[in-house]
Amino acid sequence: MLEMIFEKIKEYQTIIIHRHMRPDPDALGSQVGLQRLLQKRFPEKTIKVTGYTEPNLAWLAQMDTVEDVEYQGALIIVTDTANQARIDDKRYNQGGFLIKIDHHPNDEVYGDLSWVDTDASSCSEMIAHFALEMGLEMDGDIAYALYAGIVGDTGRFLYPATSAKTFRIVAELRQYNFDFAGLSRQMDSVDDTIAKVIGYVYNHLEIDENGAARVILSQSLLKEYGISDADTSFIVGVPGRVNTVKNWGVFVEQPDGSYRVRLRSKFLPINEIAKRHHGGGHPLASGANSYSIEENEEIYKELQQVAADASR
Ligand SMILES: [Mn+2]
Repeated sequence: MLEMIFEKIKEYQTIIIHRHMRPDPDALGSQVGLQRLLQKRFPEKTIKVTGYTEPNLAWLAQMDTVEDVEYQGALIIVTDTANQARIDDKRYNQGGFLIKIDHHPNDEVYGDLSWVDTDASSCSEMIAHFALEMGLEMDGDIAYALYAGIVGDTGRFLYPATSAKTFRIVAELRQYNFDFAGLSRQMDSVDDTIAKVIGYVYNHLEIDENGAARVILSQSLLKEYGISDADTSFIVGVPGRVNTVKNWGVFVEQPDGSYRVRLRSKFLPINEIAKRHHGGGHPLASGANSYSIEENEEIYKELQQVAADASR
């Protein structure tokens, strides 16, 4: 599979790399990490990245301007994106050939070629593996992007998807010259408004007797603290630091009154809950959407059931 992908890369003069909407460090790290690897190996090719530039992550990646005409006959690679609906920049299907590279459960197969490794901690780990296997030369900027992606998706090597292979790859990346301490500090930092919301989350977390937890962030609260929905990604892991919590939901009210529900679990899968409520994702880290207070309650009840099963 890696060879087939590499052959396609060699074949095309223009390569445009996409990733998912509301990007996280892994989406951006895998996207620009792959871009920089290919630019270094193929300086004569045009290799661009596209999508919304997330201001919170501008320190990690800047997107390029891609004209419609550039899609003609181009190779399109989508990283870190399980389904087409979540691909940022809808022009992804206007190229000559489409490749999916991802580590989420392969619920939706798309692309002319797809490489999905659900054992990988992150898509950035897959890109680093690809580079090592194909003998692509790296440098500090490439290692920086891929390391950021791996740290992001593993919660700095906290989550169970962190494998021996993850550490072998990280050891390779660490050899290159980049601001390792600065990056680690950057990824561990929150700004002062987020810190206050984290305080709110600890203060208002509801935890049942089996360790199912929830917190609701209303629109008025987001406005009061001056944060956006995207900012709430920084607080999704917070409830997991409480030792009695087994699984949890962070319910973020949207301007239209619906809720984006971020679901997490320490042990038992919760992605089936996400699938039942207009979402999906990894077994222990999923996202759902709820369209009423009643549905919020249903989701929490289902989380409680999972926590009860884990307690038996
Ligand atoms: Mn990822």
